[in-house]
Amino acid sequence: MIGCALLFWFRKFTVGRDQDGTTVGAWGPNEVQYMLRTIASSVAFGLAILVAGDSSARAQTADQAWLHEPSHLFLFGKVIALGSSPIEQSAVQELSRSISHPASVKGGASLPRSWRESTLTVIGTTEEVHEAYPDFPAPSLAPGEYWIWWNGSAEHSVSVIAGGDERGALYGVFALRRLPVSGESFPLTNLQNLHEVPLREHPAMPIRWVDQWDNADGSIERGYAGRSIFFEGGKVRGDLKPVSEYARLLASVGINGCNVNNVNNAVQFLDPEMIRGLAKIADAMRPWGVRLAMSVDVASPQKIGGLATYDPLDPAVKAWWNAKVNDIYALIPDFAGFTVKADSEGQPGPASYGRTPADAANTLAAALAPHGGVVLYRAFVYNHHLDWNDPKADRARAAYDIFHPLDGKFAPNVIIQTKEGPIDFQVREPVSPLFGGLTQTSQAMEVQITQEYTGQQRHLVYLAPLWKQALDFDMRVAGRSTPVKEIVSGTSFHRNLGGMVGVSGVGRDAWLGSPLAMANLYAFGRVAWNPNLAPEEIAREWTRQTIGANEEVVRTVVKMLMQSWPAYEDYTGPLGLQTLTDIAGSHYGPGIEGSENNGWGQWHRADHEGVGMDRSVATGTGFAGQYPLAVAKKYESAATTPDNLLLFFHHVPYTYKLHDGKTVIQYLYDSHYAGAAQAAGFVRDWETLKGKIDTALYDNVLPRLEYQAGHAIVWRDAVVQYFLKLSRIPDEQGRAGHYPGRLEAEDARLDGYQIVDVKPWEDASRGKAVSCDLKQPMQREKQPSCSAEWTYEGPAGRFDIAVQYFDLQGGVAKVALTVNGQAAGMDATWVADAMLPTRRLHGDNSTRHIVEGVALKPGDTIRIEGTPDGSDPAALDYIELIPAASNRH
Ligand code: GCW
Repeated sequence: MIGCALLFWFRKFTVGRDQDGTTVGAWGPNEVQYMLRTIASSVAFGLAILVAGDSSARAQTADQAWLHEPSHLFLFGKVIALGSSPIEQSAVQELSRSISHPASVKGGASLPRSWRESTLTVIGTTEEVHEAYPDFPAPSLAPGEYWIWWNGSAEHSVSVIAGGDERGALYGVFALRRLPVSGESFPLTNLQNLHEVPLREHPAMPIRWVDQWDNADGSIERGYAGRSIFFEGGKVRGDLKPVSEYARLLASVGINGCNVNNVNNAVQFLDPEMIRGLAKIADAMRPWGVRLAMSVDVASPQKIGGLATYDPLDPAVKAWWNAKVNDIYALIPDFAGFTVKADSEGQPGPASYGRTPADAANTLAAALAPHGGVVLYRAFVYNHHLDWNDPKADRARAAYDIFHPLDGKFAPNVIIQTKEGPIDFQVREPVSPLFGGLTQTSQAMEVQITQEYTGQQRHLVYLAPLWKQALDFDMRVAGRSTPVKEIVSGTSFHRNLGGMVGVSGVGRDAWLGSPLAMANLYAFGRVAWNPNLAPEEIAREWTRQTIGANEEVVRTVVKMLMQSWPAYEDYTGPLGLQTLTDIAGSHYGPGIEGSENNGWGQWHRADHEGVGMDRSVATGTGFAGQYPLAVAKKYESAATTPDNLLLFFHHVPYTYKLHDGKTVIQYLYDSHYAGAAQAAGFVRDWETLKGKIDTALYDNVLPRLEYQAGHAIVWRDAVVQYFLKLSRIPDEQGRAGHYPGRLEAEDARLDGYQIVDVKPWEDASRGKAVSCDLKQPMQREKQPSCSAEWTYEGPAGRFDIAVQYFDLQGGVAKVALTVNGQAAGMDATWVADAMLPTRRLHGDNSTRHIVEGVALKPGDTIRIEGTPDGSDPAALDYIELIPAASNRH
């Protein structure tokens, strides 16, 4: 929208000159034409396609994400900072990047020198602007807020980028960078000019942090993009360049804090040597206005401090924390604060001394307060040894049960950080009721950017719509409108702290590993800055800056992004079942049984008659009653619970009818087929972009989407066959349990292959696979491979042959498909070298390879030869013959 303002701004500028009818200063008609040409091509018709490139291969820079060189900022002429802070220097550097490269703009070489000389842009805080230009109407601004104003004439103009603080000025520069790509919808009424209508925006909430779950050894908990950019071998890394690039990326979307280490395994981060290292990280991020925070282990006074206790109320413990915090501030004067996970999943906590989270949080808060630091105390506290047989046990209740009674007892610099749902980053959950249960406490919403339960970056899942529905949810506290976004931003209950925290998990592999996953990092910052932005608009902004500004490209990518979360929900866990994955394992592939009969409490309680967890007050766990009245009432009854949360709140028979009359079981079948079909559609969508976007990016993303389409089928079949077996109710459309064209490996003539049971059974077709487990070296020498053979008995035709196999870590097995002894096509031999989770056969690593256009006639011998390698036994589930025409894109 601001793009139009710029266009107008420029138009006014040139129109003013036209009115003179003469050449003004060093400006001649050629320059005018040049500028108009440039503006026309870069703003009105969109920028030439800007492309991400193959970010995985090069050094790690912010440009590989969305920060490409913008091509319009030369309009700002010479850029100076009014103050001397490093943040203002970054702002100058950021704006100057493109100004110093006018040649990168088409025709830019002819940019008149005088333009630069007569045009000045000043960057500073509002106070600095007042001092330098007492006549300029710079308003007083809030922290982080920016104000962009233009003054002058063609010969002499000054643009002002003022901030409520240095960060605000920097955010103003990044807002300008977004201009040409945030095009269309600047309201007409605002189309005056920046002189009369300056650009002005402030962040909705003060806490806009990312959390990294990086370990000192360089691994990242729930990270899917390589090793840590911060740590390696127990120390802070020597090369912190990626850290400053990361901070630049974060600043560009308004993020102002980064908690660098895992909430688990935090104790060694308080070691003096480590604190010195952390100070270097803080130095690297400071110029971008990103403050460093760290996770701490509340047992540190005992574990590393030599005290006999870590009781938060013990004076020696308090003194220990005070001294430790002083040490930190001596090296990191703008240290942001601590994040705490305590009494949760094995982490020590105040409960060991009969103390409350408030006791622990306040001890830390007291140490931090004199320095301006805060405590982000996580509400993710629950008992992970729940009794599955107890119908009243419910993990979802824990946060509210523990924290609601403590409302009002937390120090002012404590913020309760609550995951957006009451369980754990599932594909769909209701909003945590705790947001409505703390009216006298500052709160932050924690979301995951790293896709732990949502496809681990191997699946395209754009998460902004998920966050947005949580933020928009009206909690109706005390019967009035209290959307969660207003609660966490502090406005509903007049808190001066609060915000959003995104668990980001970036690593050394192109930040998030997958190029399209970067939309989530971008969107997190934008949503935290302004939770009223529409996810679709954010997707459009990101796509234009990252992939290309061509309308068709933008439309296609935005469509894919917007469809991706609903599709993933459809093929993993619809109707509020949550992600039906093995919750005690990798949290990746299907594992429906794995979600039951354990202490972790992510249960769906499916039996022969029905499915879902009764969380009503009347007959269930009572969780629904934790919401304010109006919401509690809605969730209490199945009839008024939205379908997409039905099974989260209620246990219903499979034949229960949803609002549109469809039965629950039929919906389960239908949604899984629809979701998998949608995933296949993403491949076709992407294929339409061939030749329209950067080739390396195209080639990088295509196999990821093909993999996703195959894995969506693994999901579909696992969930569908599980519920078919349990409910014994057939699919009205006859798909469940019937797989036309599928030839099971266990039915083949096997040579060397052994039939094995896959666990859980639902992860393989009919629960069985064949494995070429040639353990002994002698045996391998004699027989290096195994084979499975089928005789084709259908009508002659052309088929795409999908080979469903298990690609295990620990070896690169080979697979070959032949027909009558001949290779079945160009890509009929391949290697199983994907890095999929876990080392045993199941849905995490079941994957497919499609050999296209194979001619078959009755009597042909189809043969798979699998050559195991290391601990990968070249295991095979089935092959499927898909008539080529029906599978053509
Ligand atoms: O979702 C779970 C993850 C854990 C994580 C925990 C938490 C850092 O599986 O890996 O631990 O949540 O949020 O504390």
